[in-house]
Amino acid sequence: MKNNNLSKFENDGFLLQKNLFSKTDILRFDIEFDKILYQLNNSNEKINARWGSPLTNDLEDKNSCVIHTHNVHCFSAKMLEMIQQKRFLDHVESLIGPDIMLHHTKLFYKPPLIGSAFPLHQDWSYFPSEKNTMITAVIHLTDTSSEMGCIRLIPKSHKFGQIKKSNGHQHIDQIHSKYTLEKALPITAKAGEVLFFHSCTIHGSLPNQDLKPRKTILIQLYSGKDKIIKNDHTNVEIVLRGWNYFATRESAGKL
Ligand SMILES: O=C(O)CCC(=O)C(=O)O
Repeated sequence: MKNNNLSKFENDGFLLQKNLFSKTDILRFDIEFDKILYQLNNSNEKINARWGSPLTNDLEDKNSCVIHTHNVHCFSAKMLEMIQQKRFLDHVESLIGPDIMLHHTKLFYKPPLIGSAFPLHQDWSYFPSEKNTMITAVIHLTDTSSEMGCIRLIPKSHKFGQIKKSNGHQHIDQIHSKYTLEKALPITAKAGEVLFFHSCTIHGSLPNQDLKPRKTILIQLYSGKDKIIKNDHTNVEIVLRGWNYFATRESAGKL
């Protein structure tokens, strides 16, 4: 029999979960987040990952900004602990089964007043897999309101499956003629809450127009029984629980 989490997730294409992390955990992760941000700000690298999509031109300032890095565990051991926490992984297991692969993590800092928008899109084309088991977990490190540019999504839109050219860089009738960011469901969250959504769930976010920053960590996870279709997106291939059925000497050696 399917567990309740899975039934709801399969029906709606998303789930907002409380109580996976303690308040103390979230405070510790927030400190690590700020340390990473400080290091990025002092790196002289290009750290503004604003998409600047034609689909959000009218919604955001040309100088909008979202600070980003992949793979927070490459900066901080506490961030690696975060992804390995039992309660978190138990929940992931209820959605994708006992073999849990980490594809990558992302840090997003949407600064006050100028935080960028993300156009409505599906994620699957950035890291396609044969069985399409990829999910995103968004760990909110700040309370996140609508004004702060929370994630917005279209419930049940994962049922459309993989829509071609749905990566958010161009107008697609099936998405942008039917739905708008403004009317999509805003997922407001308290610090510590985790939003899970399917890689075919249509989602995006409006700019941060609040005086407070929005801080999130995104975690991409897939089943160890699924095979990633080769592309050049970072994939750390860490087995967080269970087994990776597609690991080979070559795949393990190239990491
Ligand atoms: O953080 C956001 O507001 C959206 C991020 C997103 O859609 C993505 O990384 O695919």
